[in-house]
Amino acid sequence: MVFRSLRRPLLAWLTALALLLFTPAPAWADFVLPPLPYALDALEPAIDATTMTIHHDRHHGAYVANLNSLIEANPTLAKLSLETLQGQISSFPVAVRNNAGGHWNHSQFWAVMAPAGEGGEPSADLLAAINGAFGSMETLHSQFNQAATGRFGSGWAWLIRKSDGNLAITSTANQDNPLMDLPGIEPGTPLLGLDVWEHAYYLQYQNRRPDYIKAWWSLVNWSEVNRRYAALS
Ligand code: MN3
Repeated sequence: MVFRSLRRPLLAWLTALALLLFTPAPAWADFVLPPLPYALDALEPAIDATTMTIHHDRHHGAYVANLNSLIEANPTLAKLSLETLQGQISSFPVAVRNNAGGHWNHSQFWAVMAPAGEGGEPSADLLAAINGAFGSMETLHSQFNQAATGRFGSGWAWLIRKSDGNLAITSTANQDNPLMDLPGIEPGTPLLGLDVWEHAYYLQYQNRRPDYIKAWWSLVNWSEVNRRYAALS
């Protein structure tokens, strides 16, 4: 009698366990927050560990979580790579644009930084392209700084390679980027992108965005910029 009364709940319990163990992960958990390629305090003193923690774990983490929550309502998202998605962003709602942009932009941002002294130098090929486009590295710096300080409100400054092969400096608002198929954006492939949202620097620099930008140059991972440039030529 005891066994008979237990059989049903036991079967139900085993079925539930089997479902839990053998159901594949939900298709909408597709986008993943990449780990930082260095320790949280590795970019000090230019960027402090607290800023890095909040910026990576919470801000970037939120873009990824939000983007994943949008897959159910926008199922084509599950079939696109993050990079391909940028080039088709005009056909998606603005929430996808903001969060997919946030995810792509920050993913590239962590990679173009390295602890000071470890980022290497521009390759001969890249340097030749920089000199061809801007005349000198100093002019690249000043034009990039101008784009970064001049971006009103939140956004990004970029060094891009345009489809004609020339380099250019541009900036985008909010979480837009040069890969997006949107009016008002100068199209190109980002080689180097700098986050000038206040969340990127405010704890340490408050309103002194130019000081943050100046310190950030010491972190540029030229090895990664070289790699991106070489992959396009
Ligand atoms: Mn940011």
